[in-house]
Amino acid sequence: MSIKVYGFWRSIASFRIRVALKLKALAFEEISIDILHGEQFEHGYDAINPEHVVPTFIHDGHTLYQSLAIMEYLDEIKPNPRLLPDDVRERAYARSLALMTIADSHPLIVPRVRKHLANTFGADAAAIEEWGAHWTGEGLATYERLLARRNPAPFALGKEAGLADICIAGHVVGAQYLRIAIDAYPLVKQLSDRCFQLPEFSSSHPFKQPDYQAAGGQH
Ligand SMILES: N[C@@H](CCC(=O)N[C@@H](CS)C(=O)NCC(=O)O)C(=O)O
Repeated sequence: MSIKVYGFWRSIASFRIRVALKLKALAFEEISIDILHGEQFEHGYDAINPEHVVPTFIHDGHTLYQSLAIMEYLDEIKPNPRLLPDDVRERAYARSLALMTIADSHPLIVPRVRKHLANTFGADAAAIEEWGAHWTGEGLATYERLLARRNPAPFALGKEAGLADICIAGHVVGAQYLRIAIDAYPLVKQLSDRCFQLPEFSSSHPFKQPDYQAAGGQH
């Protein structure tokens, strides 16, 4: 089986795929596309991903996009360990938690949105930082309220880390970029600390990636 991922160290969606592949113990090659310097529009990447985003996932020549679809695909081709619960309601709840960042918060802070805020609306660096902190904070607050209703035991849906945990941990990485005080969200912090104690999460962290090191460790 051959798995290739076009990703980038800073990409939270690429982080999700990295963790999912490692939890599944599936070997993969990651090819770096520097989305901060416009490589998503160059070097033939246009032919690989017409949306000009990472990640792109290629399994035995078959191309997939969108981290949620990719994680669900991985669960189907290699069902154990499960990323999504067996129970139908639990499975839908795991997707609900995942989509709060994948669909609602994260899309608001990606490079193309930041660029549009600057180029079309004249937002300066401080305004863009405030925009990112606002939407990331909204996501953190939502997760904190949800984890208070249903305490992690010890992970979001039970004993093993799965889809929801990957997405919440990725959201916390986004908060780290913006230096948001995570202590204000204690349940989210505890859950993410628990995740990053696992090697599959810690070795997937953006700051551990070779392209981050090669870029001189700046974020
Ligand atoms: N919803 C997509 C996210 C895709 C996306 O926006 N990726 C970002 C990096 S996390 C990107 O490549 N952005 C390039 C840009 O905004 O120009 C997923 O979950 O895979």
